[in-house]
Amino acid sequence: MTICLYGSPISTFARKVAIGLDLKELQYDLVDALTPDRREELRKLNPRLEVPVLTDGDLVIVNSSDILQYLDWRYPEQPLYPAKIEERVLARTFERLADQRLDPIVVDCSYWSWADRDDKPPPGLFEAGQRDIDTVFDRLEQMLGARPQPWPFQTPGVVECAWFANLAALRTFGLAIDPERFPAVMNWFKAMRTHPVFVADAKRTAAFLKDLKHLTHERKRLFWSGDRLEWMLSRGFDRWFMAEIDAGRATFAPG
Ligand SMILES: N[C@@H](CCC(=O)N[C@@H](CS)C(=O)NCC(=O)O)C(=O)O
Repeated sequence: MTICLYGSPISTFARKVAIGLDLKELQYDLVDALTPDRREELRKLNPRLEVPVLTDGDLVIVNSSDILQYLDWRYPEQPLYPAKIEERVLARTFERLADQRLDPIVVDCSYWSWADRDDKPPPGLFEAGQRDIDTVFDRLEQMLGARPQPWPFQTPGVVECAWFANLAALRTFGLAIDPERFPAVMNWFKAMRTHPVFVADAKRTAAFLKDLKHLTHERKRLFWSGDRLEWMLSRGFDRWFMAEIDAGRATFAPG
């Protein structure tokens, strides 16, 4: 059976799944499904027009956490989740912290790096982003400090899949990790940066983003959903966001 990942190098959640497939050493085809020519194909697989989507023969699996879970059910070799149930519950907590708290901040702040816009970010956006990221890292530092080092669950798995893309993107997008305040986070991130699977992901992404002009991806009308929207609205940038809608620069999932 052929596995195909409908992803995109510009999607943190698609990179999360690609890293999972690579850690499990599974063979798969990789399709960039966020280009205009793939839009109708993607719509058939996921009416929300979001990546990642994984197809495995006739099966279609949507949503990064569901996909990683599926991969362990279907291909139990080189598991991404820990064996003990208590550990799995904790690994999911680490995963959610990345998916729901870190990702929205990094992605919302990234729009002034890669999107096609010539305005400045709303005043205070990056300060709010860095402050909230530091709160996330306070929690992560504490969680990592109580676990084996450098891999909190002995080997890289779902937790590293969830954290790597956003940790690696921070600096490029004008955000930072304070190494003195968060030594366990830094130590863990360093271990990822020397692991071949994560090195390969970083290389793929860097090569892709080298020349933004060649991209056919939508870079004017930005796609908003879930936690990314919540972070923007809840941090006082609601008026900025309404102006984005009025200017036709915001788009939402159709289905
Ligand atoms: N909860 C979903 C979130 C997926 C998601 O937000 N995907 C974004 C890219 S990271 C997307 O496809 N956006 C559509 C677009 O940018 O056109 C998951 O974990 O897979």
